[in-house]
Amino acid sequence: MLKKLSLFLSLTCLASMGMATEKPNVLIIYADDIGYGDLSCYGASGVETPFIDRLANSGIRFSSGYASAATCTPSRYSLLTGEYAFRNKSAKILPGNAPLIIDPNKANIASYMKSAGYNTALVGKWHLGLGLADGSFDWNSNIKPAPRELGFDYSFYMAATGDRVPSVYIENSEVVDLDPNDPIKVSYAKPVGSEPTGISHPHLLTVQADKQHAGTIVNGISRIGTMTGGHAARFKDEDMSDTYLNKAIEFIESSKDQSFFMYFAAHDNHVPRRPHPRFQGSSSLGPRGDAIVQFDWTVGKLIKTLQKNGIYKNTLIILSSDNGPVLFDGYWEGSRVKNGTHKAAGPFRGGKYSLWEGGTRMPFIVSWPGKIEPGTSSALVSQVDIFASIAALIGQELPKDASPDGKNMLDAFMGKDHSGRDYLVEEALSQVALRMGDWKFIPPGTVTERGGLDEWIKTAVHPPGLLFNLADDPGETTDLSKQHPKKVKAMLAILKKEAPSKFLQNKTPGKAQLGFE
Ligand code: NG6
Ligand code: CA
Repeated sequence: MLKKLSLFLSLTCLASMGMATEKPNVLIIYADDIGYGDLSCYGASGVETPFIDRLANSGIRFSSGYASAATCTPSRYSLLTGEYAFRNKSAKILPGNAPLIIDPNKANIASYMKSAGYNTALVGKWHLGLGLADGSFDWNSNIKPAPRELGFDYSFYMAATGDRVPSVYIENSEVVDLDPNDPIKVSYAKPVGSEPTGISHPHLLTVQADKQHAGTIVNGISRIGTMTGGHAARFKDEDMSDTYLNKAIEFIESSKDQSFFMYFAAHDNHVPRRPHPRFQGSSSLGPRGDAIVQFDWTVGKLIKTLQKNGIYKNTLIILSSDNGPVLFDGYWEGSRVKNGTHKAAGPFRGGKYSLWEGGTRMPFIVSWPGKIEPGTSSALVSQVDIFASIAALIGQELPKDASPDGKNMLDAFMGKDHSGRDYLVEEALSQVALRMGDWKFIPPGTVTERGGLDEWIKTAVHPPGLLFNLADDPGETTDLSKQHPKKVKAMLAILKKEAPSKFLQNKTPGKAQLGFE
């Protein structure tokens, strides 16, 4: 009796503190390089995404949901740690052989969920480094520290990106299908081994690539960096999406009796875009659109799996993307030519790599059938908030120092609060900008965008910076800094408080920022 009473009291106490005691499954579906306008529920043309549209219609579709940065590694870092990536100097686009950049001694979303009793998994693209920086790392033996050391009970992933060696999958701490007699070596500095590269054997290529992507040829595609060995382990790009999906389904089905947390990080639609043949031609946008259709279909399958197992209603799903869209990113796949009138970044300017809104404004959908009333929301939310918001939902206290920049946006995620944050910092290639209310401020510096081959479009931002009212001007065309000097001053002061000073310096991004090292 006493026990029951104290349980009742502690539950009411938690409830009165605004903390829930629920333990739904939590599934984060993270797309790669899918822009704000790339899904039909966000206005895409030339590509249909019926499964994601249905998810959006049954949950909340956000119009001001952000990735914390305009490239992959920093956005993923923020999502998993709740810390802005500019606080970690290693959080830039990483080569495939970089050491792990998340500190296993600090809490991250996976370690938190594990300690809250969840069965945790990573499936998909990692790109946050592996091993230590002391030279001890070896692809051929126990890979560690790795996702497992960060709290993922199960992990099936590739080290970096599809266009970076090593082109293999890793399951927990081992390369999958590795033949010990054919050990893997990887190098980004000097070439390793003597296998054909895009430079030495261009006739073997099934798609032409720029010189940055002219390293070792795997599956007819030259990659960034060189590798040797691991032939039996090498992946086939066309099967990647199905491979990840099948691992995710196995994981969901294996944790039927326990709440699960899965970070499902799809590779679509990062380059090289090689969707499975059954999706080739499924859009009018060429491989880029076909990869979006493949992603949508995958989301549909994940949902079907939850439904089949009777756990869909008890699963909170957050779907978003790591950075804005890019049409040409190193391979001549025809994505620019076939793009037609499709606006991959929706009404926004710029895309991947850029500080314009298109770099970080993302599709952002939160669904929890039965708990969330469907609708749309203009609340200002960021992926850096996911960790703290989920912690508020589960109710287990966050460890001290965890999620230093993330805010509890649970009410916004649940569709109850339509304001969200007061402001958030956007990062692109080691520069920052501020979104506050309807305003966006870009301090003096350079805004960089990807053009075509060897083409980077650079826009100089002169003092006092650029100020836009996004409500009237989502395309960031009309600078209002002269009309609102006080706002400029106030927003600059916030940026100076939030971000390290070197992110506010007027400098052009170098090789390190662009992931060329
Ligand atoms: C860049 C690559 C690009 C892509 C990107 C990482 C060049 C010219 N560009 O360095 O192709 O791999 O890194 O993309 O090499 S991300 O989505 O993982 O951030
Ligand atoms: Ca990306």
